[in-house]
Amino acid sequence: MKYSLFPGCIAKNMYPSIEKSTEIIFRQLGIDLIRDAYTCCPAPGVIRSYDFDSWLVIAARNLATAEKSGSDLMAICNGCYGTLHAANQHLIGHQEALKMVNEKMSTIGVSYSGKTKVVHFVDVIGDMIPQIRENVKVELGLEVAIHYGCHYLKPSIDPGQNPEKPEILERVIQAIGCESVEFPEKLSCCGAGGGVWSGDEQVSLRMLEKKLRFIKESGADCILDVCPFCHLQLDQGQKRLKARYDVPVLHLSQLIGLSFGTRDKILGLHTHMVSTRDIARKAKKARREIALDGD
Ligand code: 9S8
Ligand code: 9S8
Ligand code: COM
Repeated sequence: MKYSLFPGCIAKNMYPSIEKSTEIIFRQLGIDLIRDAYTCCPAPGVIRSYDFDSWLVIAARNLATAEKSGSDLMAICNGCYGTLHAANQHLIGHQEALKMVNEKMSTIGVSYSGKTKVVHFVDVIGDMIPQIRENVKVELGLEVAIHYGCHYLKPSIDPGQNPEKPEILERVIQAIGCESVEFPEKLSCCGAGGGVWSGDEQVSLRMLEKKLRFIKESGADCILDVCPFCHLQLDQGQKRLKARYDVPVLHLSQLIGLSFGTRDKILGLHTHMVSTRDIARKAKKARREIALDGD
């Protein structure tokens, strides 16, 4: 299977460590990700609400890029997945929409016929649990607060999981030797999406803080996300609050990378706003115990 990595704007511009960590773990799993030139997806909760057709054309251009490359398009962000999967299904089911986007794109010499398959990296990882297990070098034994994020749990179409009782991340966490902790509001929004982050900071932070309080009470060692926008809110948003919570935040590609024995600095953990020092120390100690590297 060939996957073309769709990084999205936030990983690309604010957390390049997420993009890099994804490449690292897939390489370790024996999959070299294809790199194609993409634009913004564009964001489902923002651009689609303003102008459906513009949203569709921009998404179609990205879908056409993957089609030309002959790869499945793999998103590492819930919002990117939400847009690209929904736009793709819309285009496949509506000939007149496909005609409209192709007319617009003809001015830049691009066309799309509807062949691209869009996948979320969590679903790819979820199908590789045995290979994940084989590659685990250090069992971190962390207690992890899983944050799924809305556009993965409840996309406009085809939710892959039971949105009220998802299990896929719990299975992945278990496969790498960590434990998922339960807490109220586990499945609720981080408060960033749908334009809330830029539209009303106070509302956005209130939603974040409600969730963080429960996470802190659960005693989790870290928060796990699968979306750079959630990651931005959970990490940088945490620093905008008056109260201090200090719960480190890791994207799934980073947590898997640590378990596969990659050093924290290579995975960019030191670039986060909330200190990841305790996690990094634990991982270092575990690597030392098995003499994985000399650090
Ligand atoms: S691209 Fe532009 S703004 Fe963003 S990161 Fe995810 S959603 Fe798609
Ligand atoms: S949760 Fe609600 S809308 Fe979303 S997917 Fe990512 S950002 Fe956080
Ligand atoms: C969230 C994307 S990941 S959006 O802000 O809802 O479009």
